[in-house]
Amino acid sequence: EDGYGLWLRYAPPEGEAKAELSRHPIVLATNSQQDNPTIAVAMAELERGLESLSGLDVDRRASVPTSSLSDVTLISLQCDHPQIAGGGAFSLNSSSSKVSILASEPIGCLYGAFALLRSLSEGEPLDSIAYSSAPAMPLRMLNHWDNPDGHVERGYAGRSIFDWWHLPERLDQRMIDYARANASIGINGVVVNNVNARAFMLEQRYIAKYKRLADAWRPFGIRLYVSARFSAPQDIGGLNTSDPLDPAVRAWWKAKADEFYRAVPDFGGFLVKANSEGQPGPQDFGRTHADGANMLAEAVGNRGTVIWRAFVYSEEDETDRAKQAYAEFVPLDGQFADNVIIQVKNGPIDFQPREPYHPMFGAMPNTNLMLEAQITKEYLGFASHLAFLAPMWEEVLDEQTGRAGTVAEVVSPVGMAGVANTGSDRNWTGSHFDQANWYAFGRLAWDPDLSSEHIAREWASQTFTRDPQANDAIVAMMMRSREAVVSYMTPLGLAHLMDTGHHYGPAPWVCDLARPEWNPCYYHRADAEGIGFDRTVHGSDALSQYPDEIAERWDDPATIDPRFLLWFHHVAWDAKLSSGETLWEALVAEYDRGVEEVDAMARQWAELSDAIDPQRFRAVSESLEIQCKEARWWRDASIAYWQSINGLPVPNGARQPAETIEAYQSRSFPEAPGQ
Ligand code: BDP
Repeated sequence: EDGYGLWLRYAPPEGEAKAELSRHPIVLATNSQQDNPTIAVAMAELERGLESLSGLDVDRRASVPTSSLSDVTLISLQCDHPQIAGGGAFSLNSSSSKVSILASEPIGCLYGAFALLRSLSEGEPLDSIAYSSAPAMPLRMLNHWDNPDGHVERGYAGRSIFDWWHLPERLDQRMIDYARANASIGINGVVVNNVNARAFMLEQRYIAKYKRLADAWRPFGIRLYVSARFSAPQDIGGLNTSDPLDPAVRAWWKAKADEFYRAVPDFGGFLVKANSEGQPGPQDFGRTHADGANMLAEAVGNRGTVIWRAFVYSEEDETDRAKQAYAEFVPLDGQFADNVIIQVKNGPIDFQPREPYHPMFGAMPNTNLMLEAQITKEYLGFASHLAFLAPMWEEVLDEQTGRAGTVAEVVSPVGMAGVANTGSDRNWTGSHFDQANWYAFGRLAWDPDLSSEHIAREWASQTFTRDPQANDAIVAMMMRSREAVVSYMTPLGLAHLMDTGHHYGPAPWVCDLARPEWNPCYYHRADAEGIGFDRTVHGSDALSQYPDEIAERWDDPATIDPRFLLWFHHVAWDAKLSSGETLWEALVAEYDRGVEEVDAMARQWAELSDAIDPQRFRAVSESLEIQCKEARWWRDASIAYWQSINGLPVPNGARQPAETIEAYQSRSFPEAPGQ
């Protein structure tokens, strides 16, 4: 059990469930075209899964037997059923050992096949399987921040899974296993390269590589997308401008898009990071984001989509980084072409352990908005700390944005993108539990109404064990894990206190970097009186970007959700909170809670030694040991630093940090991965 099989292990059930599945010979049949590549993949997956789950050889038939077979378990596929919706929808029906998967198109059959195998893997009895499902969002995509040289920006699972060096001739088996895993959770789009893009990845020799990948992924319902560097007309096209209104530039992109579509007829389109963190963009030529996006949208035409990122903040505007994306984009509402999607991070800063939802959601009713989440844990302890992220995404999806409804309602007509956490590590994601974040992302993009706990349970029973007690314990660990990280890293609405560059470990003291908003001190604003970023009308007024009813509630430290307190308010150390504690007492208590929660997770895991295979048991135990140690490091370094500013003793009963502030400040580890 090295983790390579992900949640697709199809481990044979035990006891009753095993007896049921192995009782009769299994016949797998379809009347649909077996030569359709997607149906072929669905049949192969069912054969593989059913054989593994039942321990029997599956009898595969070229047509569904007309006379009823007795004493046989019949699994049949119908992939042209007129009454089922398109877009990947399917229906599973069962009675007396006959299970049918119905869909109106092959991809629905593939999703239905995976859903059936999931139910069986979870130990559901055959005859109780009755389930229809359709994806809530049309676009469910992964964004890889993989560079052409194999390095993954913010990647903690080894090198990139994409072997550009040997493509197109060599196609690694991992590319197929990757597509299978994605299809099993409904992911249907993949951006294969970093948003900090290299222009040469648009050259013809790369298009040949994309073609090989796209051909391999097509049967799994996955469309390939590419991150495009906005200055490519100059970088590789020999033009002296990339001005989006220049006819020669427009013609260059049109010809480039045509080249892509000749090789890859279902090419998804381009993802663009423009005028952000040094990337080129339309503003370099005095044009707007809409001018840039629409120029590319015209080149792509009705063949695909342009996904334009809203992650922007500029050096010139020093008032509040949290306000900048809204300020730049909201005035452009209604100006973007129909095939442009604006991709917005879940919160207004940058993938912090907790952020309030991004105020752009709900504020651009005439624009296609898509949610961007980060599956890789850049700010949550890399792959070393256990943090199940579904609760974080659920939190933002459920947030009410005012008239436009919840964030889930705003983005459902468009989609969700997740920054991938995959790498060439044998277990794909650097740690076993990080597989759950990939899994949960796909499941939530398919159905944002699923609860985190439901997803955790599904994942744990397929990945680790169906034993109910062990499963309960694993789910409990997962469900407390992200909140634990928030508590020991950035409690009560603090943010961006991670060390410079690699973003691992605490460094709230950093205050000397060239741009103000690169510094942790910019975010916490701690001084002798208090701590927190005043974003009310007395401060940066970022609150005014939220709908009135939310802004009113958050404007008052007494009524704001305490989880966002210091995000919006500068609060005196000795201010009394509604809990009766002072802010300082509450803060220290939060750090302690974080440490206790990680200790509790480690204890829960330690009790599972009999329920989990030794290889994965040991790997997780070792990671938890790191996390227990580093949760204390976060707590102690943070408290020591706040004390150096407020001069306060630790509250009664609390433990004094183990080392001096100087000792914490002197730590460095240039070997941290993923930068
Ligand atoms: C930040 C990362 C940086 C990315 C950037 C982005 O630190 O590596 O390039 O986001 O999303 O979180 O573009």
